[in-house]
Amino acid sequence: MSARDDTAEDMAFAAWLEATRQRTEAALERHLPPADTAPQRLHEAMRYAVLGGGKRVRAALVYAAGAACGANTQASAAALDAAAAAVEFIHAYSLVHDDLPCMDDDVLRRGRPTAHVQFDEACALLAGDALQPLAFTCLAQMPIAPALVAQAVRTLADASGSLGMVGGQAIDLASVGHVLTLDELETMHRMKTGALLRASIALGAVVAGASSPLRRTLDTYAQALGLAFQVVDDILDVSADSAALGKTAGKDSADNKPTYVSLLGLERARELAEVLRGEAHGAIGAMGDACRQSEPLAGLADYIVLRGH
Ligand code: GRG
Repeated sequence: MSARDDTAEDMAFAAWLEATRQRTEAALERHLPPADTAPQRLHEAMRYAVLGGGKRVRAALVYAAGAACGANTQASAAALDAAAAAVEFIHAYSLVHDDLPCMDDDVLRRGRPTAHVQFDEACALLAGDALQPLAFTCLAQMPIAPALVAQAVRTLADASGSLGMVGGQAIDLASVGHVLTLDELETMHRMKTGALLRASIALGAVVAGASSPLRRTLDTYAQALGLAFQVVDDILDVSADSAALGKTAGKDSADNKPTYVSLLGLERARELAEVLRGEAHGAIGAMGDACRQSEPLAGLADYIVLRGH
């Protein structure tokens, strides 16, 4: 599959992505406590961690999955906003904690000092702590059927916990300096990064009350995309500079961390990302007429993989 041409389709996707980004920023602002609410320093740190940067890919996946599954009522729009804010809150907390000296010990994130550098370690830790329950407050407020709210809460909790993102982070920390097999690397990334991306897509489907077959096919798309995201992140770690990434480039190899590039080499890692992009497109095709709007899902698969080219 070749890179997308600069066609009307690409321009429509770029406009959708930008509108979605703005919608996400507004939802995040609505769901965050104001900076002048006590305890002010904690709220300032939470807002610093969440606002002012980020591609908002996870929020975009919530909206794209919702649109694919036909979520088009006013109530489902409000629920999608809440779910989009929830996944970005979990993501922001994970970045704040990941950057702490006891973990990755990084000083640059989204082109700015990391939260513990800008505030202090205890404040950054608490800001991350507070963002986690805030995500579930958002989900609990969704104006949809209570059974769907419960499904959404379970989906995000499972993806964030010890069998998902936190478990993946634990494996990651334990694997520094060790040689991992490709299977072990994949398991780690499916948990650490893939689980939240996958949950973002599942949440859009839950809000829409999508059928089980549609959810399963969307999950095939989500799994390919989740892995592709990490493969591309590894490629960018060696091929882009810190200014372009907004975080410290080359950190994985400097920290002696196993990556797709260290295991496969750059070319084969790029080929793998392409294979996964093809799988994601295949899943969209398999949804057939059940998919009410496929362009955002297709555009996001291309956006995620082609940024590594
Ligand atoms: C500390 C519990 C805990 C978990 C941390 C996801 C994670 C687990 C750490 C992030 C470390 C990292 C840089 C992983 C690589 C993939 C990734 C999540 C990149 C950052 O996501 P983007 O590119 O970031 O979507 P933006 O800034 O655009 O939101």
